[in-house]
Amino acid sequence: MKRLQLLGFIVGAVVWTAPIFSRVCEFKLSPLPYEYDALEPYISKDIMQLHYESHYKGYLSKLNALLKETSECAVSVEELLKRLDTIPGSIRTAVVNNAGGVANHTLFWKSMSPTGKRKPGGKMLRALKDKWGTWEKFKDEFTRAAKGVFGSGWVWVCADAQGMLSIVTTTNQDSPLSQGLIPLLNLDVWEHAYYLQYFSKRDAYIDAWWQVVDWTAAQNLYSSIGTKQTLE
Ligand code: MN3
Repeated sequence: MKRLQLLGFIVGAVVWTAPIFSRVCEFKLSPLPYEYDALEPYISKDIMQLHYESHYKGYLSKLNALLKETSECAVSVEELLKRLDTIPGSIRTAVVNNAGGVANHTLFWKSMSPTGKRKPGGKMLRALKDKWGTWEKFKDEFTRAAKGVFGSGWVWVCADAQGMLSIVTTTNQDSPLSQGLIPLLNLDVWEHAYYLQYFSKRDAYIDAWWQVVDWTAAQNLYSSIGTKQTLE
């Protein structure tokens, strides 16, 4: 075999096999990037432990059981949520709930930290100001949306493929990925996220959450819009 032919063969083999090898049929836990008590006094150790150990791990083990049952594999949990129409109808709702539960919490852990960037800067801050006028107006709008979610759900800052920002609310574990949006930052307003500490006072939890928000991951995701990384 000539060298050029050999090279063609190797490249062809890599291109052909790459999608198979990069698909995963059992997903792993994303570690919590800080200790359970790191967000105190704003979010208690008990809440973080219960949220991570029970709720988040529960979604992951149910998702993995579903994938095993149906031999469904994916490049990422996020990729599953982007192509729900290809998931068998018999398990689609369970995938929405459990893949959503995994992806939503994975972003939520990164949307907070004990010593994070409490306000974005650079390109992202400019985009927020373009859309909402001022940082304070954005914050008010996001807070109002979070307080207004009826029942269990989430509030998000998302971008579209052009980088246009929006505040989005979803119910249950639905993900904006399934609407073609790019999630950048989120806040969990399910009762399990605050009840142990704040009881029925969701407003107090949301106000406290602003003390532990971290925009680092959101800014990184925003910077990668339009690059290959977001084009899965
Ligand atoms: Mn939760």
